[in-house]
Amino acid sequence: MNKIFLNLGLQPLANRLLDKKELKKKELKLPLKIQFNTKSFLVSLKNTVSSKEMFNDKYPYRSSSSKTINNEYKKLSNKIKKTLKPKSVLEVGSNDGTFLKYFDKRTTVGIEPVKKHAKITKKNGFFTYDNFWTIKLANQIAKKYKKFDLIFSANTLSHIHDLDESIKAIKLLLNTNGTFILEDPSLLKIILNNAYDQFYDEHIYVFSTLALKNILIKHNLEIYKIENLKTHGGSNRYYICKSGLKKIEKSFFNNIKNEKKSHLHKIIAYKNFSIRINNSRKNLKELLIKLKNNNKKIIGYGASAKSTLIFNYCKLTSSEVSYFTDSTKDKQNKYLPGVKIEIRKQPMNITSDVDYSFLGAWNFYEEIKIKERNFLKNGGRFITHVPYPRILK
Ligand code: DWN
Repeated sequence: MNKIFLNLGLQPLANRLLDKKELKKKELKLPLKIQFNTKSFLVSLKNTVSSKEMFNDKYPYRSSSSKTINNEYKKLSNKIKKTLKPKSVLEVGSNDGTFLKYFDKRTTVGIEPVKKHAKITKKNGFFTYDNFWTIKLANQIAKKYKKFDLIFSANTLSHIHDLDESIKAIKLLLNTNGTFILEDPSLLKIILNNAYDQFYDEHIYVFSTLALKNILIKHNLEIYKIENLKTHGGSNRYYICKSGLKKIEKSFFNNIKNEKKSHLHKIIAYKNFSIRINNSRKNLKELLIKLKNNNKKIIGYGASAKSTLIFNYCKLTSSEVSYFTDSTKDKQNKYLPGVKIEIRKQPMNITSDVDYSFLGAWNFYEEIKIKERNFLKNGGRFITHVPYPRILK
């Protein structure tokens, strides 16, 4: 049974940035309610929009847009080559090739429905299918290639409506001894960090180990190892194989234990989260309004999908945050959906007229604070809402 525990209001598509000429047009919006399934423990969106609405050539997110992610994938690819030694690799959701590029072009295949992103990996010599991930596509690939030793998918399966079909399609192309690596935001971290901004149209599912285990069992697959990552504010990297193939490592049991300790298998954990999120909204709004009343200039740093969610949920506008800056070319000179705040090109450094910078990309704070050390040295300060709204010292 699905129980709704959080209502994030009417939300625009988080990455459907607006051109100047679209500012007066009506935007597509969906009532964003988050639900918990009391049987499978799966957390998902109550309402969704079609994949085509979300992932088309207007989709601006590039996985290569931060040093942190680039470094992480470089490290991971080296580790995979040493330990799993795959002879063939398939990536579901290859974006602009940030992970793919470390593997052999002759034996690596990408899947990326955003055509302009797929074009990049194609240009770099990787065979890329610019289609959505379905059984039909997997069958088509099976005719051309043998099965794959490694299937990798980061921040993608959570974005696809039919989870069972996605997993069936993965299984169809996975070698008997193959490994499927799945990476997605950790529900436990989201709950502990009050990071409600991970719930938006694209994140149809937010996985816990508890839920994923229940889903995979139906497909005769199991998790044998988990790495807890810092990326995207806390993600899990699940190593998955056909059931009974490998010894289940301690990390799996530890994750289950930690999730149960935080009651992720009970509705009460989610109800309490919802109360904290309501307070978080109130406190963030109060903090920004107070600073504004003291004539402080506040901007947003990183026009992430998460920023769209926060600003629409908290009803924050350019009265509080003058504009956003972002390093992604496709986001510049556009406007944040719903609240219509301008997104400017990110200058080398935050300009000296800015007093506070709201961290839209709070998950990259370690990287950002090094880049913006002069801003901090000159008295500028960052603001975040995780785990609670505050000015960072
Ligand atoms: O799952 C998803 C994740 C992986 O990426 C997608 N649904 C969409 C996207 O979510 P997001 O937009 O919240 O992701 P990021 O990576 O947290 O976005 C950070 C934004 O900040 C990017 O637009 C790049 C920008 N940025 C910047 O302007 N200056 C980032 C850094 C590190 C910087 O120095």
